[in-house]
Amino acid sequence: MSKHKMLGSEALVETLAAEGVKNVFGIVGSAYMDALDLFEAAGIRFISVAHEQAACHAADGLARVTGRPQACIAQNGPGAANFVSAMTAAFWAHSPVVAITPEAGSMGLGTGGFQELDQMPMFAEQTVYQVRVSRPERMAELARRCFYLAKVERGPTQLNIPRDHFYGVCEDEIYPTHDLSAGPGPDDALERAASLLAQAKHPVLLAGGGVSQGDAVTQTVALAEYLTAPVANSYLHNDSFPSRHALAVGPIGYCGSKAAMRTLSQADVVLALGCRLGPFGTLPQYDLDYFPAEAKLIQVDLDPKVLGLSRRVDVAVQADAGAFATALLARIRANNPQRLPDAERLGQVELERHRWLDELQGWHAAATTERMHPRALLWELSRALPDDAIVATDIGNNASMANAYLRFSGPRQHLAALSWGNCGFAYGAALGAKLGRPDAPVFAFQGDGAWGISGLAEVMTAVREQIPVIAVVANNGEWGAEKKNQIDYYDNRFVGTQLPGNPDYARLAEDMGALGLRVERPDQVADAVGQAVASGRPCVIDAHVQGGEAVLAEPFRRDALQKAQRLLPK
Ligand SMILES: Cc1ncc(C[n+]2csc(CCOP(=O)(O)OP(=O)(O)O)c2C)c(N)n1
Ligand SMILES: [Mg+2]
Repeated sequence: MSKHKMLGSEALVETLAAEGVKNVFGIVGSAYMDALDLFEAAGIRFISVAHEQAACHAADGLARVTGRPQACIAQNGPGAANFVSAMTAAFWAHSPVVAITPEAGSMGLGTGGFQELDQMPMFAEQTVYQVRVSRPERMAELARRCFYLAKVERGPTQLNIPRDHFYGVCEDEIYPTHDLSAGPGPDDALERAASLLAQAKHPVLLAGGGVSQGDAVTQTVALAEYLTAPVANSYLHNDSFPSRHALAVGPIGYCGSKAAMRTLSQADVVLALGCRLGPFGTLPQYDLDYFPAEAKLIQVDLDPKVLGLSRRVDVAVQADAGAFATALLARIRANNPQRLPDAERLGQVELERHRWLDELQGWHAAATTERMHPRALLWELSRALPDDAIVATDIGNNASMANAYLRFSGPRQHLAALSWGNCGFAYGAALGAKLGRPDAPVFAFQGDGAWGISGLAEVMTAVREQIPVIAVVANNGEWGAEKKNQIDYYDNRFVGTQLPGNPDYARLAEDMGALGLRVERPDQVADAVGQAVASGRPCVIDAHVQGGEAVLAEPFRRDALQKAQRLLPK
């Protein structure tokens, strides 16, 4: 396309189309109505949500399942402000979300007009790039820049547009951004990593989000098999290695797999692949201080800023996880082409896997609770989920317990709130994921509290926009994760943690035009999941589970809480 006269609105929408954007999430607002009016002609679907938080989570979910940058848009001021938390979730997930935030007109900026606030500072810390379109002539250029940097810097960007610039005329050319790919890292780092791993007696791979987001699972499997190295998933990335593989030991981190933690604790060399070794995700869990202090640590990540950030590492490599794994395997193989699978090691892994599964099953099998044990729900759910299911998980006690149960066969199937840890992540993310993968069953797993923050109201979105996601609400009548803190640290003084009088979510769902199912016993779970998937409709499974001390998992922030101490008489 050569240069043409066009409006700012046209420059923006043509750039979105050139970047392959097919869906934009948001709530309508006058500030960008001129651009919105062009969406349909450009082949872009506008997905109208109930709250902008869900729009931003949906763009994030869509970006995570497609690996492509995605966009959300909001009215200036309060609309844009509603993106803030969801943008931060995308930031910690390295998810390329482009938030388009129209703002007050350029002639009125700073005069205290309607819906006016400098809305760039509120995104300053959780974007990899932000820009104010200073003139309509720069609309296409700066929009393109936002897409390019979201891709190459792997994170959210903000395109902030004074609303009058949508109407300005410019002469410009539209063209798409380049896709870049990173290499395997420098030779000397590969050589040091190869020699450490070749000599290791108990090598362990820790597969992070970079393996899933970098589509590097196949390469990681090949490397693990050649080394007979067990593979753990990093915290909340249960999709970074196929769970059925004989070398899979499951996820480390809060409420994760003891098999993974025990195995990792015995490693002499750890390869953290596509992994930032986040401090929360590597804390001691259960009673296991499992991260091996003496092991040699090789860390590989695309982002050089995270290398060696939380731990001292022996080899730090800025590289693409898949390219690194392939080049590393070639080196190890060249040095030792006859290496055989280590049957003894495989046997140990098998033993650990069984030991852990038995323990896990025992936790609910032996329990007698009035309502369904949440772990029985999770046990059944994980067995009923189709192999290609995508699951968005929230934050809460039930959502965290799910870490021990959710198993995936391939990458881009587990979408989690990760270390931003915001309640209300899952449903919005699932909406976006379903648009990217209409062929796959998409689930959102949330507690009843989080469901109230962002979930329930978005069922209206799912129905209106015909996006058949399946919500599973762990309905325990409490903000369980926080209640657990009051049980353990505040002598059962419950303040703000009870959720009495929850409505009938299944009936409510039906009223909203979705399929509503209620599950009260473990033997109903598989049926409900089957029915939900077969219906092809948005569905809410209201799962009534036990709450309280009898079932809640250990506190989230055992690392940071203290027993209540009072110095004053009242
Ligand atoms: C937006 C937000 N607000 C508050 C919190 C603090 N918080 C962490 S877990 C939790 C309880 C979640 O309750 P629920 O969704 O019902 O799940 P449950 O723990 O009962 O399984 C809360 C309030 C948070 N993480 N995010
Ligand atoms: Mg709850």
